[in-house]
Amino acid sequence: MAGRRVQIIGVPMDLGQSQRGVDLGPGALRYAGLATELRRLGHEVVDAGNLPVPVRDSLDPADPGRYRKAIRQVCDMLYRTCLQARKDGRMPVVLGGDHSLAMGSVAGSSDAGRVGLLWIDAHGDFNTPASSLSGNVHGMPLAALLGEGDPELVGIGGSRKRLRAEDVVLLGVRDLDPAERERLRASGICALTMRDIDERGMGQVMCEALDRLAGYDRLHVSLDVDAIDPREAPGVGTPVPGGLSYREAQLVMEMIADTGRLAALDIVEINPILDDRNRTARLAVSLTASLFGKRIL
Ligand code: NNH
Ligand code: MN
Ligand code: MN
Ligand code: MN
Repeated sequence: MAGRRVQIIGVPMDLGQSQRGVDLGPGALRYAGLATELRRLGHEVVDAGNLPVPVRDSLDPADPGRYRKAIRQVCDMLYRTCLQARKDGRMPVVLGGDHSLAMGSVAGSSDAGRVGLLWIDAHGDFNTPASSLSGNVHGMPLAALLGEGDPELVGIGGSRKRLRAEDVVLLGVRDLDPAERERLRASGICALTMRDIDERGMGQVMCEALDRLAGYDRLHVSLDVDAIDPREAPGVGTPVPGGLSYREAQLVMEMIADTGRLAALDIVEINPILDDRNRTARLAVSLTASLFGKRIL
């Protein structure tokens, strides 16, 4: 997949969750050499800088809507930015920020026609305000993209339902809230959990994931870095033990790269304040290199 044109879009948004610091993710990924690495692989990279995101401290901390209005505005802006990138012939690579931004980026991908979504995450992000225990919007974006939950979030980028259950594969799941779990089971979404990976191995599980998405010319990869085991990726706000190993995560990326159908990427939930000398961002850059065609041999 040499010679892609890529547009980096930073979204320093920490409004969707409680742990502070995830707004520093775009800088951490840039300092870890994301653009340099992509250029080394032969891609043309434009960095569009960061979207203007309200600083959390400038908003009302008692907001009963949990910053939903502001998140909506940022996601609408990201949606338009991703559309424009594609018009310019560029693949959006969106640097978070928390995972609520995917409501904008995936909406942008789905506007250009059918898209298969691979959601790599320890969590389901399939809560609605009614099912969520925390109220945090970063636990809700996948539900919103399927048309469920707060109308403010469902309506991002226009009011139509973005995705169907069959367009989505979840990978790396190991932590669901009780009501979220029931919702996910009822949804018909293909969720490949850590147990599936333990039992059948990552190579086999990725074959299954890509089989499910075989009918899509374009794949949107939404990488929540907390999918990876916290021993490898400590710089995340909601670490969950028992995640993807370094090699399992690389294999995921290598196998997606082999399809040649990558259309957009989100890299979200890196929290540099909790990290160990930017190690998590460096891992994310290395995974991105594999996704963009870096091969061992
Ligand atoms: N399920 C929890 C919630 O909704 C945690 C979500 N945290 C994430 N999601 N990092 O990817 O609050
Ligand atoms: Mn997530
Ligand atoms: Mn997560
Ligand atoms: Mn919860």
